[in-house]
Amino acid sequence: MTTTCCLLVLIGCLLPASSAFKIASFNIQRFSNSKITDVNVRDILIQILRRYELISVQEVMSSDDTAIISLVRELNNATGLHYNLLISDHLGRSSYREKYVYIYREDIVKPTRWYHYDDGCENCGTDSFIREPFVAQFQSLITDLKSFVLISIHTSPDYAVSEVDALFDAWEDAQQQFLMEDILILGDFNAACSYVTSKDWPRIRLRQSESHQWLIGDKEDTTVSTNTHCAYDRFVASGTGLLTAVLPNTAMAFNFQDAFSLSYDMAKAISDHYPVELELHLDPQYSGEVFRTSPSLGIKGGSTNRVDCDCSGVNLTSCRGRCGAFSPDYPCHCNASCSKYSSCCLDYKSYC
Ligand SMILES: [Ca+2]
Repeated sequence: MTTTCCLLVLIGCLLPASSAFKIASFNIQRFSNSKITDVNVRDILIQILRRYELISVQEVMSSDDTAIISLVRELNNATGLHYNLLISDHLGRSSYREKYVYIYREDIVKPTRWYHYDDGCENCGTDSFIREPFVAQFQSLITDLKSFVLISIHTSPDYAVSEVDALFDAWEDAQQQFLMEDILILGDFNAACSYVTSKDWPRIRLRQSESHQWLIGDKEDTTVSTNTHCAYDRFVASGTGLLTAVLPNTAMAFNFQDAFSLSYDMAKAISDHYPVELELHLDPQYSGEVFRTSPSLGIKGGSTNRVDCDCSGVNLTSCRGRCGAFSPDYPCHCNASCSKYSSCCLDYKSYC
C-alpha cells in the first residue's frame, strides 16, 4: 500500500461519516461582504449551509470572490469539514452582474467538468439568458448515484417565461456534453406568482416535457416575506438514475426562520428566499474512501465564451427572438424598460 492510500484511509477514519447527502439551492439575496461582516447573519448562513453536502448559491454580487470564500472558510472552521467552492463568471448584460457558486464537501463530492452554457449571440441580442446557466458535473462517493450534472440558474423576473422555457435547450445541450441523463436543474426560476402564471405553463417546454419531474410544486412557498407565497425556487430532475436516487418526500423549502426561531427581521436579513433542498440515497456499500482535499479555497469556473458573433441576417429593428435585447449600438431596444425611455422597437409588444 502506498503512502497516499494510507493517508486516504486514515483521513476516512477521522472524518465524521456523513449520515445524509443533501443538495440545496439557495438565492442568498445580494450576497456580499455585508452579510459576513454582520456576525449574526454570517452565523445563521453557516447553520443553513452546514445542513448540505452540495449547494448551488445564486446572487453572489461582487466581481472579487473574497466574501464568498470567507464564508466557506468560516463554514469549515465551524464544522471541521472541508467545503470548497466553484465560482462562475460575473454574469449579466449591464453593470448589474451576479455569480453562481457551487459549495461542496470536497472530501465526498467534487466537480469534474463545468462550463457556462452558450446561449446565443450577445452582440445581436439573440441570446436567451441574462445570466447563462452554470453547468457542472459532479462525482459523489457516498451516494448510490455516483455521477450527475447540475444546471444552476437565476432567471430574470422580466423574462422568466422565456428563460425557463430555454432551460430545455440548456438541458439538451448538457445531455450531449456529458452523455448523461441524470441532470438536476436548480435555482431561482422566478417560476411563480406574477412572473410565471398558470396560462404560461403550456408554452414552457421544460414544464411540458415528459422527461422532467418538477420536484418543488407550484404550491410551495420559497419566499421569506409574509406578503408573498410563491414557488420561485425549483428543482427539475431528469434521468432514471437521479429520479430513483432522490429520497421520497425530501424535496422542500427549508424555512430557516421557523427552524432557528428567528425574528422576521432577522430572517429577512439573511435572504428573501428560503433554500430548497432534497436528499439522495446513500450507497450502502460505501467503503469510506474520500477525495483528497485542496489546501486552497475557490476554483474559478472560467469565462463565458463571448466571441464576436455574426449578426448578419439578424433584424436589429425587430424584437422577434430578441426579447431583453439592449445595447447603445442598437437602433431600438427590446428590454423591459424600453417603454419608459420610448426606445422600444415597433414590434416589441407583439413579441416580448
Ligand atoms: Ca446571455
